[in-house]
Amino acid sequence: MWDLEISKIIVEEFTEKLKKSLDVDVAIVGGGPSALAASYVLSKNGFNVIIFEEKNEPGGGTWGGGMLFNELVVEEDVEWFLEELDMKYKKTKGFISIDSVHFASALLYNSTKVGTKIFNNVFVEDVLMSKERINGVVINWAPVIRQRLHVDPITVKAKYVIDGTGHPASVVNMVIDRNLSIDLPLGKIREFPMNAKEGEKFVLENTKEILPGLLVMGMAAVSVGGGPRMGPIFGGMLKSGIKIANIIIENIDV
Ligand code: 48F
Repeated sequence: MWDLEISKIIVEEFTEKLKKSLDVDVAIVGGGPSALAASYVLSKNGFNVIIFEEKNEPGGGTWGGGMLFNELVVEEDVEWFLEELDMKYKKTKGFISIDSVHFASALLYNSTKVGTKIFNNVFVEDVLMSKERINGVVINWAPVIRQRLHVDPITVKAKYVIDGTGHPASVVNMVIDRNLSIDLPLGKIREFPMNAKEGEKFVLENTKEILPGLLVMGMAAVSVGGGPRMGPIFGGMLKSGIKIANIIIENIDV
């Protein structure tokens, strides 16, 4: 009976995938452009990488371009990365313009093709931590959280956790909310007004490990560092993801 076989395949294959994802090298929270760039580089280098994305569609702020004009802009110095991912784009006025749906799909396709496992509809609600370091995340189904169901989460162990949650820097905020006496090198998490040029520089400078085992990238790094937002220019997000991947590659063996 086809119907039963289909159900069995889905349940068995998903269970297998989840089991392999309970103890990983890198857990990325949020599936935006920085996460997809980081996961692509890490997976390509042999790391076991998972992304948890609370929405049905990973891709974060990429799909809608600027104000739903589904075109976005990157700087020319990331052309090599677009080429590596086999994207189609146009050079114009000293920038590169790309169809945002194509950009999002190419990032998703290439990241998953090299081995990243993306769990969509999964919300990261907490971190696992020992005295010394952050060593995993606590997850639940996003609809469970949205419906406020009283259902306990499960845990995932990771050598590194990356906050790729964008503007809210949710993971860093979870650590702060725990109110533990850990020494976070932070002020108040906030963003300053739009300034594309400064923002693109700032995101890269603030992409780093902020606690042992916890790294920030993308807009989360801007919020944590306290810098300007930059709107629909995405080169900095790609570079931030690539930078964080290289920090991890230099630090651990797989
Ligand atoms: O915001 P987002 O696209 O992250 P990013 O990589 O890129 C920022 C740009 O899109 C844009 C910009 C660039 O010029 O200004 O804003 O920094 O994607 C973040 C993703 O994280 C998910 C959220 O749904 C979004 O898709 N997310 C946030 N909190 C959680 C989460 C959570 N606790 N658990 C799972 N997913």
